[in-house]
Amino acid sequence: MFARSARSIASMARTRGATSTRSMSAVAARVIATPLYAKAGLALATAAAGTTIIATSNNKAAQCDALPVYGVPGTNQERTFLAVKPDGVQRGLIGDIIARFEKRGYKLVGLKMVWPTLEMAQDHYADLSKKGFYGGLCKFFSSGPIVCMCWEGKDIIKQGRQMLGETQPLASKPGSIRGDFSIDLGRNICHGSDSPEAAEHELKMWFPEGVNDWGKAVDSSVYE
Ligand code: RTP
Ligand code: MG
Repeated sequence: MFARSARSIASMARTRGATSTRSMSAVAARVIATPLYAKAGLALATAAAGTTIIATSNNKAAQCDALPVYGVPGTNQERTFLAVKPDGVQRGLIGDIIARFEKRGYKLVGLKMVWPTLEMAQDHYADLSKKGFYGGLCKFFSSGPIVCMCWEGKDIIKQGRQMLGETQPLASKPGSIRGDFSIDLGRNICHGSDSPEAAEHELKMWFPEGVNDWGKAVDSSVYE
């Protein structure tokens, strides 16, 4: 997913019109002086401690993250890009997929619904552009909204792929998301970054606005 340079979703979304990208959640637990910044209509401020604060006066949302959007690979703050594809959204599986990762103990730090343009789909799957199925794959990926997620935690890139299951649902074990919820290769309902390099590329591409570094109270019960 990183053969081409990342393209700003925000700029591509603008070409589709304002209704094509809708934020499902942009609430940060670590809100630092947000009301003040929001009242002032300040779009971007960097706090003295180095924490980046993005606030908009339109929706009063704030996002706080001192880390790069792709986190710190190899640590408990490793991050990956997971998506519910258009078929998963249609089938009402958003909640089931999110629940798997929440229940495992992973932390959701970014979440939004985006209806990708064909161009966005082509960029996302650029590494498969020589494959015969590329055209159909991109057409399908842009056929409806997807749910974009950034998940954080120990070994999340590899564990995320294992939790999704095999690319081919028929080869996926029961207990995996694809093994439990899908049958056909082209309708395997979810996507996950396949390497740290892919995670970095995809998170920069799908979350140019950044994500939320919030403190999870139960982490001491998840990590020893
Ligand atoms: P994804 O990127 O969507 O998470 O899937 P993946 O890594 O498991 O598999 P990848 O090789 O990246 O392929 C992307 C998606 O293309 C469809 N596909 N069709 N017709 C075919 O031979 C074929 N091979 C792959 C699948 O929907 C796959 O998820
Ligand atoms: Mg892939």
